[in-house]
Amino acid sequence: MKKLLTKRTATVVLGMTVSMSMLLSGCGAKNDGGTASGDKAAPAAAGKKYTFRLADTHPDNYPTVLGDKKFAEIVNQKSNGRIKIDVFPNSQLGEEKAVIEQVQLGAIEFTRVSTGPLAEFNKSYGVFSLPYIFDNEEHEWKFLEGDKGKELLDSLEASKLKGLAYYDSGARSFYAKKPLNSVDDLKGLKVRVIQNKINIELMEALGANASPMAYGEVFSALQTGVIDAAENNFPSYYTSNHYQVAKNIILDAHQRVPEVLMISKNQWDKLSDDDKKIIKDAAQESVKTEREEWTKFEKESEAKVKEGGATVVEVKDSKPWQDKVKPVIDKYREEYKDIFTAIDAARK
Ligand code: GTR
Repeated sequence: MKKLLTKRTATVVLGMTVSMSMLLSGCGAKNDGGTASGDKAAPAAAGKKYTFRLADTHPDNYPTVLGDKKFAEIVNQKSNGRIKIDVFPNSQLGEEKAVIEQVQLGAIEFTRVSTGPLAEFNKSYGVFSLPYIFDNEEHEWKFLEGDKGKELLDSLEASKLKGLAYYDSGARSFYAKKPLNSVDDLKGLKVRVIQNKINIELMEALGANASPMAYGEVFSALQTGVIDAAENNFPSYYTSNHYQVAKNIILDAHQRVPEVLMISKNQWDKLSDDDKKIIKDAAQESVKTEREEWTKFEKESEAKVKEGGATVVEVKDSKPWQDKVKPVIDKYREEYKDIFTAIDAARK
């Protein structure tokens, strides 16, 4: 375990050094020359050559990283090898919040991040941190693929980002060092949350204390007892090894927080229309791979954490959980009125 931590820390430091030097030299995308682009009729092979970077916090075999790689592969095919996207997994280019800032600047061109940290960059994205707004996966995806979901992707432009596609991330549940059998067991616990305002309010409603921190810091914070609990989906609970230091998970499924694949608006604006189409289409096509891998890995990681000694408690009745967090939803009902209307419509 120690080894894993050291490796992760090392890759983060290395990634930060790489990003810093890229920033200092003012070089984001490598433009490898080639013929001029921008001619709408030009075949894909005739545009500029690029080498881009895509940052992801998860390890190599994780569903989102497999989606990223599929995306890179399709872009490469469609552009006849002209556009190369190198995927950097494992937070090699930094933790999510820092990566989003780099993408805003154009120092990193692409990233796949959770919509959780995006809430601090674009207010509308806070809606995904509200609890129990989607009934299940089908409901969530009907909304994401509908007009409002697409509009939300486009709204990232105001934050110097360009949303390309959503990826699946299942549902998040709480896990702690001590046994969790009901919503009342969260009272007084220090719980790590993704850094955003709504998550903090959510913990207050549950009688817990929010500890916002970067994903890469959670393992040691749990191990050393700086925090008592955290929350995530099965794949993250497993691959981050949190299940080894917080062995009790209760499947309350309080949030469904989708992932987003995006490009720096700065870089997007420099692309020819043909290249924009290649990138947008490839991102959409890669969703199928990510979702298939997600379905498989969600089951696999549940089995792995159980094998590894985690106790998994089912929630038979969500009502006490939903009642407790209702004030948080009520507070934001007006602000997210349009989005809620679309979420309700997607239920039918
Ligand atoms: C995961 C998500 C990551 C990261 C992480 C976290 O589910 O895929 O991108 O946001 O949660 O809790 O920080």
